[in-house]
Amino acid sequence: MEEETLYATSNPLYGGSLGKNINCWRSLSTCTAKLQESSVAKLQGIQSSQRRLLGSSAYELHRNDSFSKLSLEDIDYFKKILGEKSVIQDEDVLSTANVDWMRKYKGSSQLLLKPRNTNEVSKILKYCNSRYLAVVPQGGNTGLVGGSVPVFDEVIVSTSSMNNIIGFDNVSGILVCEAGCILEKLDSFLAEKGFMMPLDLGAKGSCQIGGNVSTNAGGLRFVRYGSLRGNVLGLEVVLPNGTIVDMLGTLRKDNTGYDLKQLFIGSEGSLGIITKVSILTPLRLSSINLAFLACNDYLSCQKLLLEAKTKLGEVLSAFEFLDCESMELVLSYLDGVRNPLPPSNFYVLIETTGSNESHDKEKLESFFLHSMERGILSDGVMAQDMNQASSFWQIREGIAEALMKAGAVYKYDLSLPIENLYKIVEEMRKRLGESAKVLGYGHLGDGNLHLNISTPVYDDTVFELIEPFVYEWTSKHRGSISAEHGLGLMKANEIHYSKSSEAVHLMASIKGLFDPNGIMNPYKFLPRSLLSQHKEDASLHGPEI
Ligand code: FAD
Ligand code: 2HG
Ligand code: ZN
Repeated sequence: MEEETLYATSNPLYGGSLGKNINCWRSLSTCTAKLQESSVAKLQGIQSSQRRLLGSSAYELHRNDSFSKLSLEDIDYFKKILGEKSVIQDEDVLSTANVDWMRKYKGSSQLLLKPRNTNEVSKILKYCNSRYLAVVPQGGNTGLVGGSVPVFDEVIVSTSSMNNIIGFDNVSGILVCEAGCILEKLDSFLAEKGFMMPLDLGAKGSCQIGGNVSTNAGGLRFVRYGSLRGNVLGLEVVLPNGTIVDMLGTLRKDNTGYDLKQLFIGSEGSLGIITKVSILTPLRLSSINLAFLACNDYLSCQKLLLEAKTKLGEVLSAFEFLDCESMELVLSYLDGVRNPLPPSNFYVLIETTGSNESHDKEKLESFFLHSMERGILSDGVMAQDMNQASSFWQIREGIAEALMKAGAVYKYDLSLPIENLYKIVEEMRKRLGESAKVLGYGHLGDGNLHLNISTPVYDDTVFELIEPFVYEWTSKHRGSISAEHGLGLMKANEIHYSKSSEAVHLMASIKGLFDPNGIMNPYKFLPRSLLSQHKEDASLHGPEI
């Protein structure tokens, strides 16, 4: 197959027949300028360096030329091992798989593979590794840091056809399933058995358990059920050289050797592909209550959190907050959403989950009254039924969607000590003035702020006021630049704000050990300088496994 056929796209905005990897997310005029620039570059024969526009600012990213380009023989090989149907070159399917959920990051892969089992994944990776073909693992493609889509022409390996439940033990609550199972479907399966998934997030209808584990997703019930690092009991993974590593234990206690599965939890597809997951699931308790509350200021939100921990203790299952800017945006952009309370500066959602309806209600009501008396709460309402509860959740879970509809968004997912958590929102508002809307919301019970900055279109002047300020501020206040979304492409070069140089170098060595050719999700997760370095500098990585 000729290269031109492989890379041609029908949408002129994305390069058309002029170029291979032109990625335009700004105005048409900017894109046209880039296209002209590119065609000149092409005429001059300069194609190894591509200018990518990552929604906010122009980054000069270079395709790593040690990666091969896809050939006809490669496609034939994949068809031979997977069958025609699992080797996808259809432009419509590819254009969806090349773009992330926010429509901010875009690659130009010409091939999507959909293996149906671990052996097929193994054959794919073994071949890609031997051919130096770069790979991006893709689950539900709901990631928010540009990790799940190609940067250039990486082969997309989707786990969506690997969606079988392998087993469930209804005494221990241990579920074993394939990586492509959709989170919500797993939860529905468990509901019939009286159990539930220990994590819940707004993207549950699309995200897959393999993606959840690969990002170590947090979500709305983290405050109660904790991290996937604790709930995942075992994994099966395929290494870049095709080796299948069976770590699919189903034991709660196992102190034999290094806990290697932990390396894969949160590794964002940088070390291999997760193919199976074994996870501990909690009982689905019958008594669920949800309160939608209002606070006048952030200090009251903090006091309310302490009060909730004290008074609701073991039944507390979610403590989420949003500010009035977040509420306004949801009301403006999502149909059928209504604020159940009069306007306030802050709103808090508190969910309790227990086994005794009257006991739990009593606890919530006493918490509610006490907080009102102390002036911590200014108002509040309890959901009267499931419909009302889901309408309350829709406000909180709908913010990401409302932001997407509002135009451009600069998204930061910060862990911060609770007392300082909202200060960054206020400082950012001062910095940006009228040029942007600054929203603060998130998982307050876990010290996780979602700082989002919304502008009608991406604007470099705004971007330069945000970064690196936001990272420096977070680092100075002993926070983390990623609480739950991960690093992906967006923050690969920023990891040093949260990890020491020694730790980052050790990570690069681990990457080199598992993936000496660097084919797994390149350009992401770790600083690009170290990723290219580890190929050249043998001392940074050990022998191939
Ligand atoms: P993808 O987006 O497909 O991939 C994510 C990363 O994992 C990529 O780097 C990819 O290469 C890698 N990957 C995927 N599958 C595998 C695999 N099998 N093996 C190896 N690597 C793999 N996140 C939270 O933490 N908490 C939230 O509350 C939350 N809410 C969200 C709400 C909305 C509306 C949206 C759109 C996103 C939200 N997210 C949240 C982010 C996202 O949903 C999570 O990161 C989720 O875990 C990603 O799962 P996925 O299957 O979509 O993975
Ligand atoms: C959430 O908690 C998600 O709603 C998305 O993690 C956060 O949009 C965001 O910044
Ligand atoms: Zn979140």
